[in-house]
Amino acid sequence: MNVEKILKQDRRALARAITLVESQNPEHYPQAFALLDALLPHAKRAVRIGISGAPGVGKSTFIEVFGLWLIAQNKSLAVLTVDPSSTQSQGSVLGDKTRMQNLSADKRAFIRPSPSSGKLGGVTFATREALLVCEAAGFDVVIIETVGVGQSEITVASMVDTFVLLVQPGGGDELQGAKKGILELVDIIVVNKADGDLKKLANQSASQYLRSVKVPILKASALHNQGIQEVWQAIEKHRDNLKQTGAFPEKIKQQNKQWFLEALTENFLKKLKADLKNNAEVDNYLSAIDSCEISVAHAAFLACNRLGKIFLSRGRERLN
Ligand SMILES: Nc1nc2c(ncn2[C@@H]2O[C@H](COP(=O)(O)OP(=O)(O)OP(=O)(O)O)[C@@H](O)[C@H]2O)c(=O)[nH]1
Ligand SMILES: [Mg+2]
Repeated sequence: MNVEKILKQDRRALARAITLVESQNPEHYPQAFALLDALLPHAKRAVRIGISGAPGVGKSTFIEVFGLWLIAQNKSLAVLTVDPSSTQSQGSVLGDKTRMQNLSADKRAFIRPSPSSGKLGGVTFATREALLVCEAAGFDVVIIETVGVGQSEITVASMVDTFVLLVQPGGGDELQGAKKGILELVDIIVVNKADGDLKKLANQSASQYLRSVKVPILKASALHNQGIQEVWQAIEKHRDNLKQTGAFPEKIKQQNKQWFLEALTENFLKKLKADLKNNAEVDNYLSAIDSCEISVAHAAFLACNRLGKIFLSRGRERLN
């Protein structure tokens, strides 16, 4: 892997680097870890923005005009789009790239669709590694786009500075329906499509939201390129506030902790699953279950305690 090229934001090198760090193939791990460690000293925290919203709310359209506006302000930009449907269709991400045609044609923007690895909501835990690659490359702003489906929003919120939710005019029910936990993660709400026939409805929705949530509510039209600068200003204000109150370092610390614990759990599970395949102990429990000597719940509880100890002692041997 050519670190120099990555640092120079070479598109091909970036794409290859992200593919490597996202790889689930253990044979790629040594190379991927070496790359991440080599990039780490170069990584400077970008302005990290999460953008979420229901399908069709206008995320891609918004990110395109927002991205072009940022570029006009002399800021370089990386967009990591996470498309949950890409595991099935393998190609829908291309549709998104064409939707962000002007942005992807611009040399100062790098757009990277990430496969979702079949996780609900599509955010792989490797999205954070992709983010690290982008930060080492020195992008000023990194946007992570995700479709609003619960878990993915929580994961994206846990890696960005500012989490922006796009909603439709008249989407009050949508907001009410949104799980309370997710609303708590939202820093800014943008009522998109505030144009034409929908303008009045957008105004109504915005004032309705103002009464029910505490975060800034903005109106925008991605299609007509309106209200875009205001969104950036709200993001800057949110970040300034994080910095002034001293909450920013704490946020980063918490995010690192969550990242590490998730990655650790993921590693454990992978190892465990491999260990449980063709395991004689497991087979013993299974025959006891088949002959109705023990309930599945009870067997799983006992097996967990017993196998846990065995695996741990084996792990210790390996370490020594
Ligand atoms: N009137 C109006 N239409 C918009 C606006 N923004 C997006 N649209 C339209 O809404 C539709 C969906 O836009 P996308 O940008 O693809 O929405 P998305 O949220 O990325 O959708 P998914 O990727 O499918 O989740 C398209 O037909 C857009 O032209 C807007 O500000 N005003
Ligand atoms: Mg989209």
